[in-house]
Amino acid sequence: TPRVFSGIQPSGGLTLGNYLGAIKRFVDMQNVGNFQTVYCMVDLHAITVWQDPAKLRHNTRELAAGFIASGISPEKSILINQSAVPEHAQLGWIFNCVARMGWMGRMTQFKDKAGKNAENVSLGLFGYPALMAADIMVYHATHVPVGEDQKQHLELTRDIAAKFNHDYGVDFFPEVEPVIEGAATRVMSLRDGSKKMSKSDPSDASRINMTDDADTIARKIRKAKTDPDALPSEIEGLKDRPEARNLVNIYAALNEQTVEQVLADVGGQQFGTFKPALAELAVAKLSPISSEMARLMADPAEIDRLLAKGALQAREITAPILKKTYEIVGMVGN
Ligand code: AQP
Repeated sequence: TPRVFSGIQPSGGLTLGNYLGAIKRFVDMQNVGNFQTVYCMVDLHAITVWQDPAKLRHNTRELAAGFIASGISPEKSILINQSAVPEHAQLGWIFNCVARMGWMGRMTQFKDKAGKNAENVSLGLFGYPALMAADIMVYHATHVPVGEDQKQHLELTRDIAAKFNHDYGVDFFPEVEPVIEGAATRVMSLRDGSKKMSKSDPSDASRINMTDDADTIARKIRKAKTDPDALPSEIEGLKDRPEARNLVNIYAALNEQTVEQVLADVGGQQFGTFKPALAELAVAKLSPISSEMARLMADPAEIDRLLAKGALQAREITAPILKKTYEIVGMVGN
């Protein structure tokens, strides 16, 4: 069975971008039934920028609750926290020795996050995509559902796997495919249609958090930046209207429709009509998830128990792959 792997950083609360671009797709791939699915809270990635330990613990459990409340079943999928499966970091080290500095320096996410301060960011932030490659390859996963922003990191994953195979003369690590599908592969900020919706944006009004209550969701959508024109009935009419396009994409993804289908229904409407309909839809889809998250968070010990069980299942896959990697590289005594 082909294997799917993907992860999300517990670096803050979940956003609608993470939900539509990633988690909802994870659930779909779990439920089609032709994959073994492994989903991960990537805490080792989160600490590439400073995380308060108490918040990291809280965010990791809350993310696990978000996965489960969204439909990831610990019976159907392997659900883990990255640090609990040590083979991720162990293969990560080997991949640090395979990846080239020049490759890493070209990663646009690194350039964005480091900004002008590249001398002062952690070494981990620079090396993070090599650990991400290891996260995937330590399962020999071939399919990775992600948002648009991760495409470059997946190309790097292919390069690292191919260089390992080439350097050691083996055909050991498989080629990986990014799975970037659906109407919301890049959900934009509600305040600025040229910026990605992000957990770490200083403006809370820029994003919908999965834990926002109904009034907050409605208010953020009402205040979302838009242009004064009515909605078009054809997709071409969204060209050069990033904010309008973003709201329509969100509607389509939440309602499991294509953008064309949505426009056929709402074309001609003003935002004064469309925004309340979008808010109602968002509340209807998200509030069952947030109340289930709150229920799960009332029993953190149960979440920890599920993660410990997931780690045991995961290590049945990762331990033999790491052992074989060590043999290929020439390490003894393992
Ligand atoms: N705005 C988005 N639209 C669609 N997909 C998105 N993803 C993130 N933002 C959007 C997808 O969510 C998955 C997990 O992302 P991550 O937590 O590893 O980190 P990120 O991409 O850096 O997300 P954030 O929210 O922007 O976090 P911070 O602010 O901490 O950097 C990935 O599949 C990503 O594509």
